[in-house]
Amino acid sequence: MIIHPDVQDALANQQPVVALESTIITHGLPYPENVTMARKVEAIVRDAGAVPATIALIQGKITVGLDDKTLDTLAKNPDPIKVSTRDFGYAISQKKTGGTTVAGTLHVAEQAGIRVFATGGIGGVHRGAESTFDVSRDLEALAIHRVAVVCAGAKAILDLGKTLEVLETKGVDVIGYGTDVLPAFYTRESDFAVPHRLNTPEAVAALMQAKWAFNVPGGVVIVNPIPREHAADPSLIQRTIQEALIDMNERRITGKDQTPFLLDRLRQLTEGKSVDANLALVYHNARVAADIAVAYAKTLG
Ligand code: PSU
Ligand code: MN
Repeated sequence: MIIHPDVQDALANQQPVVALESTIITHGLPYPENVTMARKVEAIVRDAGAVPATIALIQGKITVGLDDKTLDTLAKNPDPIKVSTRDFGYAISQKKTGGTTVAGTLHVAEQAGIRVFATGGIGGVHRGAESTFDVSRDLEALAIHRVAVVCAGAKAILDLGKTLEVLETKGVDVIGYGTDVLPAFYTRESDFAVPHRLNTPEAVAALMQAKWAFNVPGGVVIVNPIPREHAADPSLIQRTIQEALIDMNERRITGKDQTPFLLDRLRQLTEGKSVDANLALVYHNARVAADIAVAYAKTLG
């Protein structure tokens, strides 16, 4: 594992650090929007007083905190792999370059000692999972790693109700950040209530502290609604998602290719509006994660 000196310093001094995933760079957005996004997210985290640690696999090396050149090379890579937990052995031994999913990043973050992580949306139970068994490893990873993940909920390309049920089974806290309902990524609301609501970074930090001090295993999901001015029209996005799902099934896209396909199809169908919304929510999550990391660092030592 190669840890950037800035990240190493911060961790050694119990200063706030925010882990960032990289599948959004390699499989979520095209170049150069992906690198612009990644740099802006890092700047937001820094401005809020935390150290960003983008996590990726670079020629087989787990890298925590990417320098500018490495980030650019990753973002341009024509054939990166999507690294979830099951891919580490292969990707490390074959010296591959790729983006880590939420599951992959959670594993690395915990190994490095990072407790707060920002992403766009987590994976979950796919629609039709009762016959395909397609449930993201993200949920399993949240069950075992002691990391708090800030996200904008799960995308409505997933089955949100089943996703919440699995999170409950796995003992993962789902905290509405200033909201009583589960946000659905592009929209601020879904039909599902969250189990608990907290409104401040300090309250979230206290929850993390309490959960882990009592040795409750696993992570915390903080769901942070997309800023109002960037939210999509709920019925329009629902129809668009339906259309994208039909295309996906017609083309028989399965497994790990489904999430990237659906994101790209939504981008086409919304003429780029889904990407603007995606960027806005990622920036917002980065800010909230940094605030939580700052508050959590104050509870240490
Ligand atoms: N959701 C998004 N954008 C993404 C992903 C999810 O809105 O880029 C990525 C994340 O890295 C997540 C992964 O961990 O997709 C989940 O993939 P799968 O469903 O194959 O587990
Ligand atoms: Mn899957």
